[in-house]
Amino acid sequence: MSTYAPGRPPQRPYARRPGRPAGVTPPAGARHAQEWHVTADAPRGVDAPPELVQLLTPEGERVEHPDYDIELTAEEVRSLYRDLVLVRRVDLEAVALQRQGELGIWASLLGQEAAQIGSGRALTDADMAFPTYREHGVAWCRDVDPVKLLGLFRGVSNGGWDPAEHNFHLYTIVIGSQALHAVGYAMGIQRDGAEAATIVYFGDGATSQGDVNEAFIWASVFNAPIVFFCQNNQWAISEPLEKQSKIPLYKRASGFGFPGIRVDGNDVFACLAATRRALQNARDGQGPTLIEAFTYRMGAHTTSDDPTRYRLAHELEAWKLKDPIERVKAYLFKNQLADQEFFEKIDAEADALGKDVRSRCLALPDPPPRAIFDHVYAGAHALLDEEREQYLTYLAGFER
Ligand SMILES: Cc1ncc(C[n+]2csc(CCOP(=O)(O)OP(=O)(O)O)c2C)c(N)n1
Ligand SMILES: [Mg+2]
Repeated sequence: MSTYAPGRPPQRPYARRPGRPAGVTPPAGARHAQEWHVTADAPRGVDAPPELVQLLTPEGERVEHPDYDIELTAEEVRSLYRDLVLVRRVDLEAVALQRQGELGIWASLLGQEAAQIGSGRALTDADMAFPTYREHGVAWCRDVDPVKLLGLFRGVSNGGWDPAEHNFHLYTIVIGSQALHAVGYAMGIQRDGAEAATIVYFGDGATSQGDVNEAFIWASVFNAPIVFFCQNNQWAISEPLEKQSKIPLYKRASGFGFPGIRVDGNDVFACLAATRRALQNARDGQGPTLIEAFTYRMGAHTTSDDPTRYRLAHELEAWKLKDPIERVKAYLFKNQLADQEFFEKIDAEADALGKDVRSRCLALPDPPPRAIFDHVYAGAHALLDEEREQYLTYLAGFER
C-alpha cells in the first residue's frame, strides 16, 4: 500500500494554490473552484456555469429537473440517510485506527459519501463495479464487510474479498488502470448478452491517465455497457483540478463520442438518479456515459498527506456547507419524514458499528510471512516457488 503514499509532507512549503489557466476569469464574488473553474470554455469574463444536475440543495430543498427526476419513498430516503451516516462512521473509525498505528494507511472518503452511496444504490446485483482505493461507500452498497477493507489497509490481506461474490472488484491503487479492466469486463458481458452493466470509479486526476482515455475509446467504439463514474473531488493529492483540465471533465465525453453529464456529487438523489439512468442506458445497448460527480475531498488525500500544506482553509469551509449528509437530514426534518428518535437511533447504530469494526479489525490474524506469495498466480509458478524458498531461508537466518 505504501507505493502510492506521498510518504512525508513536501519539504518545500507550497506557496499558494497554483494559478488559474490562462483566459479563465473568475466571476466577481466567486468563492471557490466550483464557481470559476467551470467557465474555462466560456468566453472570457462570462459567468456561464455548466448544467449541474441537482435534486436536493445544500439547504435540503427538493428541486425539479426535467431529465433526472426521481421518486423516492420516505423509507428509501431514510435508508439512504442511514447508509451515508454509517459509511462516514466506518471511515472515521478507520482514520482513528490509522492514527493509533493499527492501519498502515487509509484513504478517507469524507465528503464523497453521496457520490458513492447514490451511485452504489443505483446498481443491481448483476451489475459489476470496479473501484479505486477510496470507494468504501460503494463497497458498503455491495455488502462487503468494512473489516475486509480495513484488512487491506492493515496489511494482513492482499485483496480482502471475493469480487465475484459481491460483483465488486478489488481495490486498485494504480491510478486509472481499472478503467481498462472494466471496459474489458463490459465488453465480455456484452458478448454474453447479459442484462447487466458495469460501472468504473476514478478520480479527477485519473482522467489525465492514458488508461482512462484508452478505456473511453474502447468503450465508445464497441458501445460497451459501462458507466464511467468520475468523482471529481478537485484534488489529485496536491494537484488541483485546474492542472488536469481546462474544460469541465464531463465535456471530455463528447470528444470520445458518448454523453457526459455533471451531477452535484454531494447530492445523493442526483447521483442515484443519474447513475440509474446511465446504467439502464448501458443495459439497453446505448453504450457508455461519463458521469462527473462534482464534489470535494474534505479530508486529506490519505492519512500520509497533510492538505494544509497546499490548499487554503476557506475552500474546505465553503464545502462544509454543502455536506452531503446534512442536506438529507434537513430534507427529512423539514418534510417531517423522520423525527428526533430516528436520528438518535441511526447515531446509536453508527456508534455500535464503529465499535464492532474496531474490535474485529484488531482481532484480524497476522498472516504468516510466506503468505505474500499465495494467490499471485492461480496455479504453481516455478519462479515464485524459488523466491518463496529464498525468502524462507532468509527468515530462518534470524535468531528466535
Ligand atoms: C499510475 C499511478 N501514478 C501515480 C500514482 C500515485 N497516486 C496515488 S493517488 C494519486 C492521485 C489520484 O487523484 P485522483 O484520481 O483525483 O483520485 P483521488 O485520490 O482524488 O480520489 C496519485 C498520483 C499511482 N498510484 N498510480
Ligand atoms: Mg481527486
